Amino acid sequence: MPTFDRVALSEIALDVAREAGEQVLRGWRSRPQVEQKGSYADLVTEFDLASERLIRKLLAERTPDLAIVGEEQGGTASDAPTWYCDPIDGTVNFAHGHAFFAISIGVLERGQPTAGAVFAPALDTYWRGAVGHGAVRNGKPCQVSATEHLDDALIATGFSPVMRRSGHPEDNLAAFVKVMPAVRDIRRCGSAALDLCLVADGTYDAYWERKLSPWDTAAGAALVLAAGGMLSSLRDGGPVNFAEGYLLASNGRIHHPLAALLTP
Ligand code: 2AM
Ligand code: CA
Repeated sequence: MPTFDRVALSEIALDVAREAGEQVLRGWRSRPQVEQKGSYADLVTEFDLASERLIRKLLAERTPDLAIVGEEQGGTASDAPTWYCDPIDGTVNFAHGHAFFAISIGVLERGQPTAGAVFAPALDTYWRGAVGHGAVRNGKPCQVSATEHLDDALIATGFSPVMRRSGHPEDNLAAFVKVMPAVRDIRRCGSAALDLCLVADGTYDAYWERKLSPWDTAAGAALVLAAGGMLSSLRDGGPVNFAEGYLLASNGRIHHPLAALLTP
C-alpha cells in the first residue's frame, strides 16, 4: 500500500482506533485514578497511557515509514504525512464515567488535515474520512448540515482550561455569551474530536474552540473537510494553524455570520 493513499490511511486509523477503543472501554466507569498534568482540568489516567502505547505499536506495524505524534508521548512531525493521535479525547468525561470520549487518529500533511478516524466506544459510533473522498459515520456516508441561518443552528464549543478565566483577552465565556442569543442552542460536551465529527455528520451546524492541540483536531478537522464543511482560524479568518488550534468549523453556510461574532 502506498503510504500516501488517504483512504487507506483513514482505514488504518479506524482499525487502530477501534482496537484502542475496546481496550479503553474496559476502564470506563471504573472510577480510574487521575493524575493532573497541568491544571485541575488537564488529566491523564493509566488508560490514556496504555491506549497510546497500543496505538503507536499498531500504527508502526502498519505504516513503519510515518512519524507519530501523540498527546502523552509527544513526537515530531516529518515532511511526509504524519499521524496525530489522541489516545482518549475527553479524558475528563472518561474519568467521570460520562460517555462522550473518543480515540482520535488523524493525518496532517504539511500541517493540514487530510484523513482520519474517530471512535467513541461508549457510544458505539465511529467516523472515518479522507479529504476529497467523503466521510462515513458507522459505515454510512455522512455530510455537513444544510442549515442556512444562525437562528436554526445548533452550535458546539469547548473551554480549554486557560480560556475559562474571565478577564483573559480571549475569554471564551465572553464569546459564549455573544453567540448564545444568536443561535438555537449551544452544546459543550468536552471532546473536540467528537464535536468536529458531529459537525461532519450534520448533527451540529458549527463548532468553535480556542487553543486546541493538533491531536485533538487532526482527525475531526479532516472529517469536516471530507464531509463538505469549512474551517477557518478564529484569529484572522485565514487557514487554521493546527499547532495553535484556534478553530471555527462549520457547514459553510453559516460560517461567515458566526465568524463575524467570534473574530475580534
Ligand atoms: P483531552 O480530553 O484529550 O485533554 C475540551 O474542551 C477539549 O479540550 C478536549 O478535546 C480536551 O482534550 C482538550 N483539552 C483539555 N486540556 C487541554 C489543554 N491544556 N490544551 C489543549 N486542549 C486541551
Ligand atoms: Ca487526550
